[in-house]
Amino acid sequence: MKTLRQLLILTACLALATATASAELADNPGFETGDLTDWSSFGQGWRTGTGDDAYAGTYGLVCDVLDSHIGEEWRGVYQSVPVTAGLAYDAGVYIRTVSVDTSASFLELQWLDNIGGVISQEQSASVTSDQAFTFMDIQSVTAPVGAVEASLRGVVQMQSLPTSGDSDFHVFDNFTMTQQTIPEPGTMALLAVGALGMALRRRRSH
Ligand SMILES: [Ca+2]
Ligand SMILES: [Ca+2]
Repeated sequence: MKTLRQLLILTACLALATATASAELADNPGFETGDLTDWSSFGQGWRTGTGDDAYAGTYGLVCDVLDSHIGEEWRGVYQSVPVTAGLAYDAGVYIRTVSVDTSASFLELQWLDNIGGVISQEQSASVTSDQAFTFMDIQSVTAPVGAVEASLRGVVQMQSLPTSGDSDFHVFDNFTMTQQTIPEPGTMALLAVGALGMALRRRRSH
C-alpha cells in the first residue's frame, strides 16, 4: 500500500509540473478581443484582420507597410510578462507575410530589470520573404540576473519605403510565452518510474 501511496503522490507532482509548463504568460495572445487589448504598439500600420489574417480563431494582427510611411523604419507590438531570473522560457508567434519586398519581421524578447531597463534581448530568425503562417520562436532562453519582466515583442523593420502601390503585409497570431519547469516533466516521469521500480523490487525481495 505504501508503494501505491508513493505512486499517487508522484503522479500528483507530475500533473502539477505539466500544468505549470503549459501556463501561458501572455494575455490576449491571439487578438481574439478583435483589438490590441493588453498590447502596446509603436510605429504606424497596426490593425487587426480576419479571414486569412487569423492563424487561429477569428482575428490576427496585421502591420501594413505602406508607401506613405516615410521615415517609419521600426514598428512593434509588445507586452510585459513577469519572469524569474535563472529560469528558462520558450517564446513564439505565428508570422505570415504577403508581398514582402523592403521589410522584415521577427519575434523579440527583451529582459527588463525592476525599473524597466533593458538588460539584454533575444530574437527569432527574421522573415524577409513571403510565407504562410510559420511558427517563429525563441526556445529555451534563461532570464538573466536582475530580470523581473520580459517584453514579448513582434517587430517589423521597413528597410526602405515600398514602391508606389506595392505595400508589404506582416501578420502575427498566437503569441506564446511559457516557463520551462524544473525539473522537466520528462525527468519527473523517469523519477516516478525509478521509484516504483525500486519499491517493487524491495517488496519482491521480502
Ligand atoms: Ca487569433
Ligand atoms: Ca510589397
